[in-house]
Amino acid sequence: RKLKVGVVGATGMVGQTFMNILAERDFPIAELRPFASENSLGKKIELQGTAWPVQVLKEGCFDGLDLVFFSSGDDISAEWAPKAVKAGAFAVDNSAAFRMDPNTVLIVPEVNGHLINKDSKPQVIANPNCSTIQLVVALKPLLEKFGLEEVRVSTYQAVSGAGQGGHDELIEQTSNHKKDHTPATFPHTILFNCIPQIGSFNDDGYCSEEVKIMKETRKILEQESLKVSAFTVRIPALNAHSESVWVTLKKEATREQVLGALESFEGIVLQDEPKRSVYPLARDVSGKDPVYVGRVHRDMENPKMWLMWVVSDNIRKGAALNGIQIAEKIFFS
Ligand code: 11C
Repeated sequence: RKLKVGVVGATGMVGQTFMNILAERDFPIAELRPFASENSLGKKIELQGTAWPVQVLKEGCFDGLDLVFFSSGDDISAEWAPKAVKAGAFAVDNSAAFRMDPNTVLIVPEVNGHLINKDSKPQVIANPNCSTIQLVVALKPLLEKFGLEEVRVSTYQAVSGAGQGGHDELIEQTSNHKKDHTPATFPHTILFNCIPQIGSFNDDGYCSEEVKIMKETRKILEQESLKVSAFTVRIPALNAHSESVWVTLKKEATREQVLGALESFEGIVLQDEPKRSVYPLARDVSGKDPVYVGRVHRDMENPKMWLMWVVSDNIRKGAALNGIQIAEKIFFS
């Protein structure tokens, strides 16, 4: 079956990657309706040999579509995703607008894809935050085999997480590295720096990216009382987020058992030969689909606590690819 697919935010970084992945996977497209702002009117998006004209959102614009992928921010999703569903389409939403809504499923297919079944009616399906997705993929096999007691994560997030503007800001600052810079996308100069803020702060001292990771992880793993603490940092990597994770298991396990659980899980690639300096690196992982895990070792004090390094392409598995895998689960599983 070929699908009629809308993409809202088609000209952004995630939208463009969405098109690339549709092409790579030979996704069966009967019609593509790319949506963007008025500035992009007149442009065409090329996919599978056809050029599809960019449109703007207007009443009735989703009529006849099977699936609409949203990647244009919370406000646009909040207003337009329910309209797509009303028009009979599944809305796969990459924004935070519906993620914590108790009536909306929040899906990483290899982790909780069972929540989508063949008889699902058109609905909004939320795509998690990028740094959450790679974390839950790495945690799920450990949860299944050994149980989870507590998770702590510190992130090292690439500038592409802030979109094209973030990417361009780092490139521009790098090209002019001796000059002073006026940051626009980030709260401080990102070049030669690490910024311990992603999003805005709440009164408890957490920034919004940290709150997303903590809440979304519990929801996706269906572990409402799991202790999760996150500390998120923007670093001058162009693409792919890295995370150091401390995970306390319910049961004691050997290193072979932990590595075996990780390695046999769909979507994980293990790169763990630290003495040869082999571990996942953002530069290598950028452009790849899996979640890469390395530096897996036991805590010196607590035999049930394990440390690991988790790296994944935040635009691919962290956004566009996960959305397409959700669509494949809805329509082709
Ligand atoms: C970042 N994780 O790296 C953010 C971008 O809720 O989908 C994605 C924000 C989100 O800046």
